[in-house]
Amino acid sequence: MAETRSIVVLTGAGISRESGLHTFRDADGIWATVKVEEVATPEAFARDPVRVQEFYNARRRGLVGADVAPNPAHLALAEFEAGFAGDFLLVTQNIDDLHERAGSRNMIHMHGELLKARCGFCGNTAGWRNDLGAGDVCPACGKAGGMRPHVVWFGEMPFEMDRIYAALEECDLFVSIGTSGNVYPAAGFVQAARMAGARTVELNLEPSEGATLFEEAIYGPAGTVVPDWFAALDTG
Ligand code: BV8
Repeated sequence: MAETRSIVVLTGAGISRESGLHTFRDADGIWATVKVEEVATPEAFARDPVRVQEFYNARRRGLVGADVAPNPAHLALAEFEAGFAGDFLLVTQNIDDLHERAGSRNMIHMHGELLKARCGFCGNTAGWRNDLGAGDVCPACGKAGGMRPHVVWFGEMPFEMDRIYAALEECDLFVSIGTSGNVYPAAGFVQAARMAGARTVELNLEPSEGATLFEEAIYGPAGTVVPDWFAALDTG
């Protein structure tokens, strides 16, 4: 096995499932009770901002609740990164802060962060752990009425795409964890990694939409599969 010098890891909602956070497309997932078009698009926010703010307020309250914490999968990624001498980039589709709380360092929240709010007037983002509403004032510009969740909705451009594609072009190992491979551009990252000649691995509860694109796959709960797989990874 050639030496592994550059790793990109992509995570999705499945890695946070054992921390008590719901996924999107599982039977008990978020999209089973509410429609994307009603709460996760700019049009929905323009049409019914209170509905959209409440959708994220409820998730934010859940996330800051005492019983939600990083699970062994988050911890294993942070521990591996700390001990890995090469380049390591964690790209998460998740808007929770469990990777940070586990100690991950070099990471990108490509779909934004639930614990941040962004001002529509000045563009400033601020940490935000309470409910968000129309009356809230931007800490930077002082204007009220423009604060929204700092989250990427459908039809909006994910963050730091240039940096992500640059890392994918350089990587020799791409590991996808806990994502169904339904949402683009994230679902296309495995193709970019293959083009770069990287080894591609899927660690998921069950085969994703893109399962056939991965050279290797191990299926099972992330809290067990991820620590075991990274503990056994020989980086040469
Ligand atoms: C873009 C943040 C272009 C919000 C999210 C028509 C109109 C507009 C756009 C489109 C369109 N048609 C297609 C598109 C593109 C669209 C898209 O891909 N749609 C899909 C549905 C077809 N994408 C976009 O719109 C993206 N933007 O394309 O912009 C553009 C170009 C130029 C200029 C401007 C714009 C933006 C997409 C981001 C949307 N925001 N989230 C929020 O969180 O509320 S997406 C949402 O889905 C989450 O981020 C989530 O992370 C992401 C992906 O879902 P998963 O993480 O994979 O979760 P899922 O439930 O699906 O799967 C969980 C998996 O875990 C399962 O496989 C399960 O088996 C596994 N699992 C469960 N338990 C465990 C487990 N695994 C391990 N262990 C366990 N215990």
